[in-house]
Amino acid sequence: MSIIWTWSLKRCPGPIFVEYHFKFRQLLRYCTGGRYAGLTKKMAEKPDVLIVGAGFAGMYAIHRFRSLGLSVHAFEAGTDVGGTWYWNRYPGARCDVPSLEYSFGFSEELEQEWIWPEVFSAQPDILEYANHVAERFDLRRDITFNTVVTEISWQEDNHQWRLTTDQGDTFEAPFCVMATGCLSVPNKPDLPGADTFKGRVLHTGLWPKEEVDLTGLRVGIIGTGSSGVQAVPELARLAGHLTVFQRTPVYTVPANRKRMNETVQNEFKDNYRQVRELQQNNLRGISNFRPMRNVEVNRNSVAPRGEGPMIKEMTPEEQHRYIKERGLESIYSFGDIYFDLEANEIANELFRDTIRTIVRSPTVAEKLLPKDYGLGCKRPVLDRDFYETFNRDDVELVDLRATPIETITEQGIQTTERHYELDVLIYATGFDAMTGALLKSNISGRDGFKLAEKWQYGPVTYLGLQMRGFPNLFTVTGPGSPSVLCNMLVAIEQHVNWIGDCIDYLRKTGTRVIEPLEASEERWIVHVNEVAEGTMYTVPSCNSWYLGANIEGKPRIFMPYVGGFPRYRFQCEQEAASGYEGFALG
Ligand code: N01
Repeated sequence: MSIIWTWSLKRCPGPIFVEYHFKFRQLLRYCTGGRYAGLTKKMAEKPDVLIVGAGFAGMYAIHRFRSLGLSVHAFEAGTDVGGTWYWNRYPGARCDVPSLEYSFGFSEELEQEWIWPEVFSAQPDILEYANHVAERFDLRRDITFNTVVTEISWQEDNHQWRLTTDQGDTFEAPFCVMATGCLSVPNKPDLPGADTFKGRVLHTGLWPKEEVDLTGLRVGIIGTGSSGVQAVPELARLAGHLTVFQRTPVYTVPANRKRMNETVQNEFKDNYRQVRELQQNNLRGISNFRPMRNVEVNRNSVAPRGEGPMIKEMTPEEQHRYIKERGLESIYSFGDIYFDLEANEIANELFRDTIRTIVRSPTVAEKLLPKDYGLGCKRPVLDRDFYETFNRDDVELVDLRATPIETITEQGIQTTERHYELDVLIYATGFDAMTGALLKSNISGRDGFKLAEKWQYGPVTYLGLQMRGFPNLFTVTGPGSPSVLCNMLVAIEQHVNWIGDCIDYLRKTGTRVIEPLEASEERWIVHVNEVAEGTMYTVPSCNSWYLGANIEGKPRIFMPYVGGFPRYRFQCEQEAASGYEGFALG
């Protein structure tokens, strides 16, 4: 392993002094002239693999690749690990996958020692877990924080990827792994007058680390997706007055709020190998493991998604009773609502009927009811008192379909109907999902071919792992893989393991480069589209971020692989077993 130094001279017009600092075991560079005088960079090594991002994907990649004897280095824009859970600190942020399932399975010690306080974890608990993983496996020593990768380019002459950072430094390695996350580039709509607002502006996906005091303030929030729905009840409790600006009503169902039952947690721990096996063979990477010890059997427990009765075979009375006995969340369990539009609409109406019984004002209730798209088109949203919050006197709902925003003003928001005075404006307007972070990294492959050009009509990948023309570049949970439709930690582990094994194979066989064959990419894209067709995800009435529909000008393509995790995993395993037949090796 060699130690290399590269830097951008344009950032330092004077001489550069380099010294080794024994106390910190770091090589320090000092720029002696111009604006950048002072310390500019610490020591770097030339690793085998460069990793972009230190969320769960980047963190596991560091650990896994190290265990294969590879040297690694990761770059992270934040000041610490955690990715999504580092940035999304808004009040109410939580995971919608059970804690015991949303955890790493690669270390039995980690599984046994960690204690989850709640059935569905809150953001601070998941971030604490990420910090624990970073410490336990000593990950931070291979991460440069506070650093944004601004350009990534393939160097054909020496078969290396070159990364340039916003610090003006460049690094090279034969392999590059994009662990940049699926929901990491916040979408902030370009509303007229947005810059004129004199109050505080926040985005749920970039929430500050320090506490935000909203006491007595007039708060406005734009957006009612998963983030908005989770934030609204908490903001209502914290603020003086809350105005919710809603463009599209959402289908949201109550989240499980239980504290963790110790017996259940222990039973999971005793059966974690079985739990992991079940995850590997479940469409969404969820084991649905049901503990049996000392737990009261609930006859009305909620069946997994799509595994309950057919709604069309039930009378209206039976449908209502089903929801009443099991809770609104059981609406997702009906077996026929995902492929049959008629069944879907019956469930939609059942949902609406239920909400009408929760929200006291019939006018507000009608505004909150989705009517032009169906259940199952978007990712299910889980809430804690979302609808009940609109029964509060200090919470107001603005229907932006009826009265759109005209402009943001110095004091608030002007709609076509009236002006809303605000002290704080919160954007809960989502993300440029799945492709946003990859395109933002400004990647160019062989012959300077830009990823943005390759993807101008939508993402083209093989297995969501690699792109032709971009040798030795891998994406973790990239478009075309189950990614966001799967338990992310299960998807991440499978991808990182596959990439690690692939790099290991290349080293052992003396192969320098790998990239997909054109035919493999074409076959995979056709397949990804075929399996999405005929589902509620792609019906014309559906406009979701899965389709890129939330970003103006983004091609409308269903990006994740909906064929299920086991089927996908089988394809990946077949590739490896065949000696990477679907790839060109050189
Ligand atoms: O983003 P979204 P999100 N004017 O895109 C509105 C994960 N997640 O951050 O639908 C007015 O779903 C937009 O309206 P419309 C999870 O995978 C998980 O909430 O475009 N409104 C919509 O209401 C989730 O699916 C959790 O008409 C505008 C909202 O902003 C994903 O992240 C928690 C607008 C955006 O909703 C994204 O969720 C949080 C405009 N110009 C997030 N532009 C868990 O529970 C956008 N909107 C684990």
